[in-house]
Amino acid sequence: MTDRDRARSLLRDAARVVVLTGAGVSAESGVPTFRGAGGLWKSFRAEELATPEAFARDPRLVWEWYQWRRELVAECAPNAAHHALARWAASRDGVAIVTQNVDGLHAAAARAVERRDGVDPARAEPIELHGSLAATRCTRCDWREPVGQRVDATSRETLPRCPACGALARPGVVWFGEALDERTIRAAFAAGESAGVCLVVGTSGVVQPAASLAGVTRRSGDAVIEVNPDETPITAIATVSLRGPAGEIVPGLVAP
Ligand code: BV8
Ligand code: ZN
Repeated sequence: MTDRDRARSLLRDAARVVVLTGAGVSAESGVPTFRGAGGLWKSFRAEELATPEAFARDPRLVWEWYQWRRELVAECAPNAAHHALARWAASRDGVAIVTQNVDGLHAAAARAVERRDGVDPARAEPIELHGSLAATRCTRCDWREPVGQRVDATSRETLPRCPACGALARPGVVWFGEALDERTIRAAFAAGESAGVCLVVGTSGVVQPAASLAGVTRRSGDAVIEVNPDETPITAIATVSLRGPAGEIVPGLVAP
């Protein structure tokens, strides 16, 4: 039995599966990964800009980066991996798609699933651990817009303000050093604990607490399948590690 066959049968036989994806699942859609070659912007690293300190220091620069990413992602479409995972999750019970990505491509793939007997696109809705690039929210009150207006980051004066309280608005993502939404992280880890298999696709396994999800499944004595062209810290706990791009490997793992 090949590794792919083994992975395929583990996924087919599992009552519950948690899928954890990272930037690598969107690489073939043209979205730059964080730590790969394309992860730079104007010589800044993501970790330098995706922080509350960077925003407090220079909200204009941080908004310029997010507006650039919003325009870049607006040109990107879900790839074969996103669509295969969405169709699979919509067509059976027990699959939770948990993503670290903020590009909205899993949600777009879920919306593209055609509703019919036994297929419910709502089951393919992702848990977005780190929020959403498209969203804008207030830095002070709980005002939030799921799809924010285009931001003019040419000066501080043109940056978006909260319509409710007038405070500066910010991207609706979770920055480094910020806590994840309690309910979101609880839902993700509950899925990890109850899953018989954790399918990890396209993450370097560096960012916490997301990367711990695979370990949660492993500790409850269950299987971890990794899809990544490279080795990662998750490889060490993987039952099966499949070396290659998500768009080429994932559809074959979950096809009916
Ligand atoms: C928090 C939104 C605590 C913003 C992002 C231990 C416990 C808790 C925290 C920490 C900890 N250790 C360190 C921390 C701090 C920090 C952290 O993890 N730092 C890292 C850098 C060490 N964690 C945090 O700050 C988190 N907050 O824990 O708060 C707390 C508690 C209470 C009160 C206050 C605080 C918050 C982390 C969230 C950060 N926000 N995104 C934005 O996007 O602008 S994370 C960001 O990195 C993206 O979401 C991205 O998805 C994510 C992870 O990176 P990857 O997805 O893995 O992407 P990467 O480029 O690294 O890897 C791509 C992979 O794909 C590679 O392996 C590559 O080989 C592969 N690949 C490439 N092509 C393909 C492919 N795979 C398949 N197919 C292909 N074609
Ligand atoms: Zn406000």
